[in-house]
Amino acid sequence: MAIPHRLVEVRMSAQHVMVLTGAGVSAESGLPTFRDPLTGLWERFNPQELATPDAFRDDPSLVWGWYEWRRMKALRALPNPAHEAIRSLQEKVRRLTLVTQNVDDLHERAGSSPVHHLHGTLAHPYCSRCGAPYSFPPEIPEEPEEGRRVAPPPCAECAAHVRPGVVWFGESLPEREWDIAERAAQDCDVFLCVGTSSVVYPAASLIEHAAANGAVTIQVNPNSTSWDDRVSHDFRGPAGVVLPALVAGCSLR
Ligand code: BV8
Ligand code: ZN
Repeated sequence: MAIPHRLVEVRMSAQHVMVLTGAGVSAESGLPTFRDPLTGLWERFNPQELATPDAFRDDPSLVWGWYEWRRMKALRALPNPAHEAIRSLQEKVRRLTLVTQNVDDLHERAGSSPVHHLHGTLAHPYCSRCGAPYSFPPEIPEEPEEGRRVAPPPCAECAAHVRPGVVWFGESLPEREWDIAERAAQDCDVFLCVGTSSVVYPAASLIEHAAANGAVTIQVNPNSTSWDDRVSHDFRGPAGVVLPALVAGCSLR
């Protein structure tokens, strides 16, 4: 795809590159983003309303079914060139901190490590009452059809509902991951923001910290966000196309 506008050389001589990804980095792997209209039977639900403790309390099977559907899609998805490019960037720069809002494991499967998940992951559910961790059975179950309720498994310790290991709206972020992200945003000299609408806080405040600390800020997104006119470099295009070109370190003019 011809990238529609002049791109600039990204300083790969940076001391510390921070990368923040959102659902858009997994879009080319076939995973639905959070704010694109939900497809199929899920379209009558607003993810914002499903990703809350109240929704799970009121209808645990609906919410568990949604996460199981997403987990099955993530298990069947493959990392795309954007994930690969971020991994290879890590090998090119002195220091890279990768922070994601995503709950899939595509960065890990592309070979990135460590990956700091601000909003938890699909892989580590736990008991909604006693917190006991729950392990999924090894075999990959049938993909539940969209919109189907699936009863959450009972906790082996206390029989309460097991819940997804993600951070819902109104819940705090994992302290250690947030602390790492905040420090990196204060310290980095390049902040690369990929595939996020930058509307969910506190994750969306990270680019503000980076800009305030004088970092070169770069956005990669096929659509507009509120950061278009505020970032140092705004690349309008899919991450799977733009990132490999950027990371190749070439001057894209
Ligand atoms: C907190 C769960 C405080 C897992 C998610 C009232 C009470 C409490 C808090 C609040 C409140 N009101 C507001 C808040 C703050 C709230 C918030 O920010 N709300 C927003 C909506 C205004 N935040 C919270 O509640 C956070 N907690 O503040 O706690 C607190 C403090 C102390 C004590 C108690 C509480 C918790 C936030 C986490 C919420 N959980 N997910 C899951 O189900 O996934 S957030 C959800 O949005 C997703 O996880 C997602 O990661 C995140 C951000 O979305 P994006 O990743 O940006 O995805 P989106 O679809 O929006 O955009 C995709 C982008 O990709 C688009 O721009 C698109 O153009 C682009 N794209 C598409 N294709 C491509 C592409 N880009 C590149 N290439 C492509 N090919
Ligand atoms: Zn329990």
